[in-house]
Amino acid sequence: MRSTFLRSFGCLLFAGFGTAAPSPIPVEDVTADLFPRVNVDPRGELVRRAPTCNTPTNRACWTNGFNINTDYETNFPATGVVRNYDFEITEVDNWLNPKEGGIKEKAMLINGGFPGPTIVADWGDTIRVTVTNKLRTNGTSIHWHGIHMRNNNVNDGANGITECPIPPNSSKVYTFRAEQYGSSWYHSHFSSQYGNGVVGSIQINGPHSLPFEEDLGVFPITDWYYRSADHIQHDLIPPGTFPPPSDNVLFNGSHVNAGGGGEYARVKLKPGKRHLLRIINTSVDNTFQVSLVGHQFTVVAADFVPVNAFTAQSLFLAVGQRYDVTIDASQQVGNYWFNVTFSASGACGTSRMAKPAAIFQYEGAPTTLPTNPGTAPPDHLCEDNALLVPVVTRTVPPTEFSASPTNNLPVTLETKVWEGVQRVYWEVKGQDMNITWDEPTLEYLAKGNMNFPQRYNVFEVPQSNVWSFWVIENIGPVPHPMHLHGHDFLILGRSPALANPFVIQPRRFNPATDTASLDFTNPTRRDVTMLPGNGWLVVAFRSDNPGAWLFHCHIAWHVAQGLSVQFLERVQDIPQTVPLDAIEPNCQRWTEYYATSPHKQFDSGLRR
Ligand SMILES: *[C@@H]1O[C@H](CO)[C@@H](O)[C@H](O)[C@H]1NC(C)=O
Ligand SMILES: *[C@@H]1O[C@H](CO)[C@@H](O)[C@H](O)[C@H]1NC(C)=O
Ligand SMILES: *[C@@H]1O[C@H](CO)[C@@H](O)[C@H](O)[C@H]1NC(C)=O
Ligand SMILES: *[C@@H]1O[C@H](CO)[C@@H](O)[C@H](O)[C@H]1NC(C)=O
Ligand SMILES: *[C@@H]1O[C@H](CO)[C@@H](O)[C@H](O)[C@H]1NC(C)=O
Ligand SMILES: *[C@@H]1O[C@H](CO)[C@@H](O)[C@H](O)[C@H]1NC(C)=O
Ligand SMILES: [Cu+2]
Repeated sequence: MRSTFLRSFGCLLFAGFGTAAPSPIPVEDVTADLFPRVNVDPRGELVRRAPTCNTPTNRACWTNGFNINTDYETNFPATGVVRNYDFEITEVDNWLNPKEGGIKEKAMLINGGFPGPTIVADWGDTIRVTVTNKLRTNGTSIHWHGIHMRNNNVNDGANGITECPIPPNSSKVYTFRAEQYGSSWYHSHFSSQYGNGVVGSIQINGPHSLPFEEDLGVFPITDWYYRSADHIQHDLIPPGTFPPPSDNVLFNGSHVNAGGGGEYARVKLKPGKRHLLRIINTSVDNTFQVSLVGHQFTVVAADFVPVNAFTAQSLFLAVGQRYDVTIDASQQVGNYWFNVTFSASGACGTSRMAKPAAIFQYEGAPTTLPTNPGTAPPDHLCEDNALLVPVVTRTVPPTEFSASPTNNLPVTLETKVWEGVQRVYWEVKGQDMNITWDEPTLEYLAKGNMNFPQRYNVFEVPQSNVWSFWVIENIGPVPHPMHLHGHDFLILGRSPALANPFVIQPRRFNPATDTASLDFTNPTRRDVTMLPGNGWLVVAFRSDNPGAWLFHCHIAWHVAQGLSVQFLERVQDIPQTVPLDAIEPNCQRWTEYYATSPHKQFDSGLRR
C-alpha cells in the first residue's frame, strides 16, 4: 500500500510544477514593425494574411492590440480572411496505407488520405468547409472539436443535436470563426464513424507563452484497429464484453506493424533550435503517455488554452486532448525514440503493439534507428494534469458553488434488453442518450417544441452569464475522458488517482468534506478532462453561449452506448443567435434518404 501511495504522490509532483504565478506574460508590443505575410490556400488562391509582430524572439505578440494576454472569449482579430476547404468522404474496403503497412477492413477517408487535410488558419480568420458525403450508406456530420462556435451552435456538427446527418451524395457547408488559437482536430460525430478514419487536425496560428524558432506543426497520435469501427461496436453489445486492445498506434498517420512492415514517422529537428510541436490525441479509446528519449517537453498550451510554461519528462493525453509543447534540440545530433506507453492497470486503453514509437531525427543524422531505448516514464494512472495555470485567468466566487441533486450526474453501466437482445448501456443519471437523427434538438426548437423525449438527456441552463456547476460521479472503475462542446470548462476538482480503480467502492462527492479541496482561483481550464475510475469530477462553465451543447465521454464506444447529456443553454436566446431554419433543407434530404437506407441506427447515434 505504502509504495502505491508513494507512486501516486511522485506522479502528482511530477505532473505539477505548478509554481508559476498567474501574472500577465510580458509582451514587447512592436506594432510599428508589423510584417506582412501571404500564403497559398488549398484551392491555390493567394491569401493575404494580417501583418504580425510574432517573431522567434517575441511569440507573445500577435498583431495590433492582440497578444497572449488577450481574452479570446470576448475579443479576437477581424482579419477578413476566409479559408476554404473541400472535403470529400469516401469508403474504401481493405485499405492498405498506414504507411503501406496495415490493412484496415474498412476505411472512410477524407480526400482519399489519413489523417484528413490539416485545416490551417490564423486567429480571427473565417473557416469554411464544404463536406461532401460519398459514403455508400452512412450519413455523416463533422464536429470541429474545441471551437467555441459562439452564437453559432448550428455549425457544431453534432448530428441529432444541431443538425440532421448529411446523407450520401449530398453536401453541407460549415462556416465558423477561428475565435481561439492553438491546436485541435475535427472528426465525424456519426456513430463510430471517426474510428474508420474521418478525422484530421486543426492548426490556428496565434501567440504563444514562450519564444521558439521552428513550428513543426501538428502531430496527431491515434489508436488504430484493423477491423472496422462498425464491427467492433457490434461486438460490444453483449454484457461482459470489453473493448479490444488497439492493433497499433499511428503517429501522424504512420506505423510499423507487428511484421515490421510500414515505416516510423520521422520528425526532423534542427540542432540547437527550439521547436514547437502540437501533440493531438485523436484516439477512439486509448489514453497514452508520451515521452521523447533524452529530451523534455515544455508545455505552453493545453487544448486551446495557453498556459504558463512548465517542463515535464512525459505527458498523459486522454482522447481529444492536445498539448502544444516546445522541444529544445540540445542533445547530440542523432535519432531519438518518441514513445507511447500505457497505464499498467489497463483501465485507460491498451494496444497489441507493446511499444509504439516514432523517431525524432536531428538534421545531419543518418536515417537509422535510435540506439538508446530510454526508460519508461512513471505511470500517470489515467489521470490528466490538473495543475495547469492558464495565462488569461478566471476566478469563480466559491460562494456560488453548491452541490445538489440538480447538478449531480452519476455515470453507471447498465444492461437491458433491446430488440430481444441483452445489451450494455452507459447511463447518465439513469438514462442512456438515444437521439433520433432526423429530429435534432435545434429542429424541436425551430418548431417551438420543448417536449424533448427523456432519452435526449436534456439539462437546461436557463440563466445568462452565470457559472454553471456540475458534479460528475463515476459509479464504476473505468475512467472516462469527458468533453464539453461550446465551452472550456474550469476543472474545480476531482478525486485523487488510484493505482487500481478496480478494487474499491465508488467514492461519491461529499459536499461537507470535499468542497474544501476545490480550486476556484484560476484552475485548469480546457475542453477534455478525465473522470477518475470510481471517483468524481467537478466542473464549471459560464453560460455565455446559447445553444444545445453535448457533454459526453470521448471514448467512441462509450458515447455510442449512451454516455452523454446535452446542456440546453439559454433556450430563450437561441432563436436570436442561430438561424434555426438553416437546418431544414438538409433534414429533408436526410429523411428521404433514411427511408431507403439498408442500415438503421443501433446505437445512441453519436460518438465523439
Ligand atoms: C455505416 O456503414 C458501415 C460500413 O459500410 C455499415 O456497416 C453500417 O451499418 C452503416 N451504418 C449506418 C447507420 O448506415
Ligand atoms: C450516389 O451517386 C452514385 C453515382 O451517381 C450512385 O452510384 C449511388 O448509388 C448514389 N448513392 C446513393 C445512396 O444514392
Ligand atoms: C506530418 O505529416 C505531414 C504530411 O506528411 C507533414 O507535412 C508534417 O510535417 C508531419 N508533421 C510532423 C510534426 O512531422
Ligand atoms: C489518447 O486518449 C486515449 C483515451 O483517453 C488514451 O487511451 C491514449 O493513451 C491517449 N493517447 C495519447 C498519445 O496520449
Ligand atoms: C521506445 O520505442 C522503441 C521502439 O519500439 C523501443 O525499442 C523502446 O524500448 C521504447 N522505449 C520506451 C521507454 O518505451
Ligand atoms: C431509441 O429511440 C428510438 C425512438 O424512440 C426507439 O425506437 C429505440 O428503441 C431506442 N433505442 C434504444 C436502444 O432504446
Ligand atoms: Cu467513457
